[in-house]
Amino acid sequence: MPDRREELEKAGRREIEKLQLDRLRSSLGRAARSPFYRELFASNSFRPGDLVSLSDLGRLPFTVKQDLRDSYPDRMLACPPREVVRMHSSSGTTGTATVVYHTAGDIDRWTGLVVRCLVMAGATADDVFQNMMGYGFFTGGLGLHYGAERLGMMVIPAGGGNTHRQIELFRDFGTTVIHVTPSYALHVSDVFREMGLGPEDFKIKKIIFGAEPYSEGTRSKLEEAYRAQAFNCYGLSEMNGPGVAFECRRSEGMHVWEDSYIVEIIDPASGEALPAGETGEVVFTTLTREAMPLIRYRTRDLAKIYPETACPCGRNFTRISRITGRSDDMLIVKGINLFPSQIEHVLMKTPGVGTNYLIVLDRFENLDRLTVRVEIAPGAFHGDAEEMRRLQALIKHSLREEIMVQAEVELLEPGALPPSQGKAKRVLDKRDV
Ligand code: DLL
Repeated sequence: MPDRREELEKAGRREIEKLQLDRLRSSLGRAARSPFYRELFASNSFRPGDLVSLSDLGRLPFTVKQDLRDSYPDRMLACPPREVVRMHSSSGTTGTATVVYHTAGDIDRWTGLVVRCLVMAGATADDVFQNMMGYGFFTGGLGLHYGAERLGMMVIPAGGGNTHRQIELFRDFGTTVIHVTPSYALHVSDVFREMGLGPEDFKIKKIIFGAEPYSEGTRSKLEEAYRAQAFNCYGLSEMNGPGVAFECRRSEGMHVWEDSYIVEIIDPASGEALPAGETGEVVFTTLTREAMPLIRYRTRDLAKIYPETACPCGRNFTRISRITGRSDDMLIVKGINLFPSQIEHVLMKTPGVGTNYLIVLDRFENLDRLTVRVEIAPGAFHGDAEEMRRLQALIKHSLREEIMVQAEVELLEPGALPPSQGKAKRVLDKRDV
């Protein structure tokens, strides 16, 4: 199997799967060095040497977020502590913190994957890269940073927030590529418009979006606002961070770097494997991680695999769709399952709607009530209340068609909702309080 990036990217399916099997064997062997997997393998009477084909992986149980929490701080560590060079941690907003460890080799390989993503987007050493994601424990900052440096771009480690400064940096240093969450990108575009600026004042050509779900409508809105091509970048701290899957220039799904991860799609309720084309929960197994291999890790993210593996871009790495939501952020309103992304889809394709919104759930007379609070676009109000009532009615109608639930719609002035500076909080569920 070739090692060089260009050759690897052209690898055929047989080559990719052969490499996966070899790497899976060693990855399972390494995992068995951690107390967590040693016990898990023993309780399933599984020895890494028993693995004959890739499908044997299905004999092993899933690893879930709770396992990481229960293993805090180091029961999943699979190498001597002195070999660890970095840790990332999730803050634990939904429970105990989780930790992910990396050896120098892990960081080196992760950086290599990020380079591949950036090359796939057409970035080169001539680009100026403004990294508008938070640095620190969050992997969006450091993850892209090192890949961009290795590619030779000039990196501006701006981090999140400080919007006026971000816009100044665009202009002063001729930023050509930005890395930003979609929700923050929307806010930044509102601010530069308020400042009387537009895409013609910047040199931004490519935007790398990730870290949160967003709709096709948001993407079009942002591509227009920045007059730049958007690339979807997917990842999670447990799998390193950004750079697990990334869009090629055809914008038809994200290629998963299958020399480093095995991807499965399962039915979130039964855990059974789903065929290509069906939406389910994404499950990953790491193939090259030394400090902390993870086997069949349930991400809770929902997506589907594209049945067609050969992409016109020349790569044969499996493509997954955009993440349509999380199996755990699914909302059940009046018994109907829906995802915030469906609401966003309706809002972002409606002319006159601004960039920020909040979904509020509460109970009224013992019934679920769904209220969508949404800002109108700057300049959309011309002093005509009737026009606003029509916009409100249009949103209500479109929402009903999309989600089959009656929603209240509140129109707000631009800037009325708190802006996102990183991952946006889009749902306020007051029903359990
Ligand atoms: O968000 C890693 C990342 C940083 C990815 C920057 C891309 C760009 P976590 O903080 O561990 O890691 O959060 C991971 O964020 O399970 C998804 O639910 C969501 N997510 C990440 N990328 C996307 C995306 C980083 N492109 C969680 N589309 C994941 C939709 C995404 N959701």
